[in-house]
Amino acid sequence: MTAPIAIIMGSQSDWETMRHAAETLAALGVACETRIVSAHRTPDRLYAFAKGAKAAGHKVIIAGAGGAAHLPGMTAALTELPVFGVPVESKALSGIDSLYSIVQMPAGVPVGTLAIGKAGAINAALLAASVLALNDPALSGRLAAWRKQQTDAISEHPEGAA
Ligand code: RP5
Repeated sequence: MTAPIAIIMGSQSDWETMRHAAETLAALGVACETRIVSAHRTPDRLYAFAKGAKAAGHKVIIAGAGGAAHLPGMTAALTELPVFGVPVESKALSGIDSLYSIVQMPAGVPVGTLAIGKAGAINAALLAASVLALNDPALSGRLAAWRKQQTDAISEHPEGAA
């Protein structure tokens, strides 16, 4: 069975960031498929994946890329599935280039753009899970439990304070 969520990334080097999305989904019991799809280096793979993603059974796509990060936008151009973009932190410009490449889409082709790096990867997974949870009460319950655990882990006073 096809996983409801596909996590794609432009390079092996993006995995260190995007693994946080995969790990967050695993913690929520949501299956995902991961693959390297580069807008620039494997354009035919991108076209085939994005064109076939909906028919394949995916519900949401998380796309991470860095630098001239065209992967999320091109994917969104080729599918009606929701696409969440994660700007990967680049060496030269600290991910500002990735963020600007992903966030400033022309009207009509949306990419839900997250924060740069690990926080964005985790939040992309949570958003994707929230979309699935609209039609999955059990997942909705797991998301609520995940939130509660997060809340319970925050102490009221800073450690080390007098
Ligand atoms: C982008 O170029 C990838 O998404 C990656 O973030 C960046 C650098 O790729 P590598 O040179 O590390 O393969 O396409």
